Formats: sequence, C-alpha cells, structure tokens
Amino acid sequence: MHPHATGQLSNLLYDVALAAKIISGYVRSAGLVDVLGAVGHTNVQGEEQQKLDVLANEVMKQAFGNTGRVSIMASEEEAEPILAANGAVDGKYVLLFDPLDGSSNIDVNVSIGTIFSIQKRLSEHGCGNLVDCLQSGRSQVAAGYVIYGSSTVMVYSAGHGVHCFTLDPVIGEFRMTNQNVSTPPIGKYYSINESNFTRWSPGYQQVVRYFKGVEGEGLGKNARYIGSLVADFHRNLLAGGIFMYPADSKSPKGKLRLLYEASPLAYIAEQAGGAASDGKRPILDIVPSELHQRTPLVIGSRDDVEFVERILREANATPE
Ligand code: AHM
Ligand code: MG
Repeated sequence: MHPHATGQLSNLLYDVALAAKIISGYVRSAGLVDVLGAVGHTNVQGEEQQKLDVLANEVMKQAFGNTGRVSIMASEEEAEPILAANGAVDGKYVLLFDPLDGSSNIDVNVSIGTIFSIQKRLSEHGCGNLVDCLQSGRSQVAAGYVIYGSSTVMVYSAGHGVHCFTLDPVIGEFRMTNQNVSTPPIGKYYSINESNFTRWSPGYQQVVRYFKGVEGEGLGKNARYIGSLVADFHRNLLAGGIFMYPADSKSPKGKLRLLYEASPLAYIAEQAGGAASDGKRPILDIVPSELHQRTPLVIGSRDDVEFVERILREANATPE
C-alpha cells in the first residue's frame, strides 16, 4: 500500500507497544509495590494526579522521546508541548497522549487505559511546535488505545481498519486477536454519567429518556457506565453502543479533552464503521485552538450517534 514507506510509523507503533508493556507491568503490580494513591498535587487540568498517572507519563516520554521518530509530544498531564530529546531531533511525527485515562478507577482495580494519537509534523524540519499539535483529528495518521482490563489489549488503526492485539504474558508480546473490527450500526448499550442529569440541556435529557425506554417506542437500551472512557468505549466498540459526555452546567465545554481522548477514539470509531460527534459535527472535523481543549463527546454505533444528533437538533429548534 505504501511503496515509499520508511517503516518509521510501524516502528512508532512498536514504541506504543513497548510503552504499553511497561505501563501494564506497573498496573498489574499495583497494590504490591508503591504505585497507588495520589502524588499530592494537581495537573494542568486541575485534577489530582495519581502516582500511576505520573509514572505512565514518564514511561511514554521515555519510550518516544529518544527514538528520532517523534519531534514533539503533548500529554494530558503536562501544560506545554514536550520536545523530543530536548529539541535535538527532528522526527517527522507528533505524538499526543493521555498516559493513563480513568484516574478515578486506578486505586480500585477497575479497567484503565492509555490513549494515543499520531500526526505528521507540518514543518519539514526542526523540532516541532504547538502548531504541529493543533491539527484536526481528520489528519491523524494513526491512533488507538491500550486497555488494562482483564487482559491488556492494544487497539489501533492506521487508516485501514481497526485491529486488536492482546498481550500474551507468557511471551511478553502482543498477538493479534481481532482483525478489521466492525462495530454494530445500532448498539444495545448507552453509557453516560446520569448523576449529571439535572445539569444537561433538555436535548440530552430527552435522549436519555428515549434510551431508558421511558419515552419513545422500542428504543430502550441497557445502561453500562464504568467511568473509564477507554473501557466504556472498548465495550461499546465490540458489542455496539453509545457513549456520551455532554457539556453541562458544571463543565460548559464538556469534560473530555479533544486531542488526547475524543479525537483518537473518534478515529477508531469511524474506522470501525461507527461515528463520533460533539452533538453537532464530527469530532474529526474540529480544528483545535488550544492544546487542552475540551469537547462534548457522543461516540459509538453510527445510527445511535445520528439519532442523538437529530434529537439535539430538534430540541434546539423547539422554542422554550
Ligand atoms: P481522566 O483523564 O482524568 O482520567 O478523566 C477522564 C475520565 C474518562 O475516562 C471518563 O469517561 C470520565 O473521566 C468519567 O468522568 P465522570 O467521573 O465525571 O463520569
Ligand atoms: Mg483522560
């Protein structure tokens, strides 16, 4: 498919796999060694950092920073972009990541994950800058996540379908366990933090009433909410379903981050035949203006996402 390929992107994906194995090792030994609990300060998002957040962030920086393949990185845990090898390399890729997503689940043995997004650097040479990080999700060259669940699974797409690899602990390597994943067009699950119900717009409240089956006909779905985006997304990807984190009166721009969470998962969703929206437009079409930009997120089975967009449109068109 790519006769002029240099192999750098493939190697970058191997770097992801290496980082995933190291982080998985820490996660699997949590409780046995001193990696649980908070570090005692907050990150750029104003959220309390956990020891594993910090460890995973360091692992990611070390796994990619000296390879020569990446010139600049950005992490959900750091305020500013991170220059690879202190700016000494001009690798052609940009890496954006959430080193350990689902912080609130770390200490209680619930699935957590690492999310990554790979873009090509815009400038030909040099060490990369903020502009390289602020590209729309549509221009990602690869993206994916690793879920530390009942097994460790790496899911990625480089624009030709979605593929899953399970870490075989016996040989210490990822083995392909699911090729060309296709998500059902209509799902059986809906996933949303319903404790925010009174903070949502009437449109989202309506959507959830339909999904609960208290209004509308035959739309009732089963509720599943883990509180780890990667885990909620992964279940819905395989079984069919929709995950929503709307803007609300507490988080008027939404809670989840465009570059480290929404965009990479939107890329996977679309590659698997699903969809991802901020309620009005595809997540992948949003051109970010800030590194830590937040967005509402509606993601999963294609028809379910379209349904939500329609209900929101109709609710907005209805005079108060
Ligand atoms: P984090 O990146 O600090 O872990 O926060 C993101 C997480 C997502 O994994 C999850 O979907 C969401 O926050 C859950 O939020 P809430 O507890 O408000 O339902
Ligand atoms: Mg996160």
